Amino acid sequence: MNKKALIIVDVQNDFCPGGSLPVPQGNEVVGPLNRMVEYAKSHGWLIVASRDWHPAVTSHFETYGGMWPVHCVLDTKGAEFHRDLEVDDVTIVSKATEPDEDGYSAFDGHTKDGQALGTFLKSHGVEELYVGGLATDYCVKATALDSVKYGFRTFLLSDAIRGVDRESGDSDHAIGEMKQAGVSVITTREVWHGKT
Ligand code: VGL
Repeated sequence: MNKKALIIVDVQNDFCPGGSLPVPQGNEVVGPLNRMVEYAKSHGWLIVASRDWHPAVTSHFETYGGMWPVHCVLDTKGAEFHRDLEVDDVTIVSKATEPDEDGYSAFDGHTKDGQALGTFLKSHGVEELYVGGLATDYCVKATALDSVKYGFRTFLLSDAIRGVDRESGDSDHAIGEMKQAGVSVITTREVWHGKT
C-alpha cells in the first residue's frame, strides 16, 4: 500500500477571521481538516502541519518592501494554530523563517530537527500527499505544486481550502494551475469513502 501523508497548510490565527491577514472564511477549513486528521490517524498516515514563522523584520512584509501586512511573526498569538485545529501529535514544519524569504511552500520549511519537509516525507516512505489549509492561491498552491515536483502523487482537498482572492478568481485560477500540473482535486468525503 502507498504510504500517505496529510499536510495542513498554515491554519494560523492571522489567516483566520480576526487575524491580521484574514482569508475569508478561513476558519471553515478547521472542521473538514479535523475529520481528515482523525481519518489519517486511524489509517496510519503521516500528518504534518506547516506554519508561517516569520521574523519581525522580513522583506515579506509591506513595511520592508513586501506585499503583505505583518502576520505570523514567530512566537506571537497570530502565529499560533487555530485553537480548534487538532494538531496534537502532528509534525510541525516551520517556514519563511529567514528575513528575506517568502516561504510560501511548506517544502521550504523544516521540522524542529531541521529536516526539510521533502526529506522528512521521503524518509518515511510517503508516496501520496493530501493537501488542505490556507490559502488556496498562495501557500496551498505552492505546496501542492512542489509536491508534484518532488514526485508525490498529490491530492487537493477541495472542501478544506480557502483563498485570499486579492483579485477575484485567483483561487479558481490557482486550482486550474494545480490541476494542470497533475494535482487531483478531491473532497474529504471522497477520501473517507476510499475514492482514491
Ligand atoms: C500566505 C499570504 C502571505 C499563505 C502566506 O499562507 O497562503 N498568504 N503569506
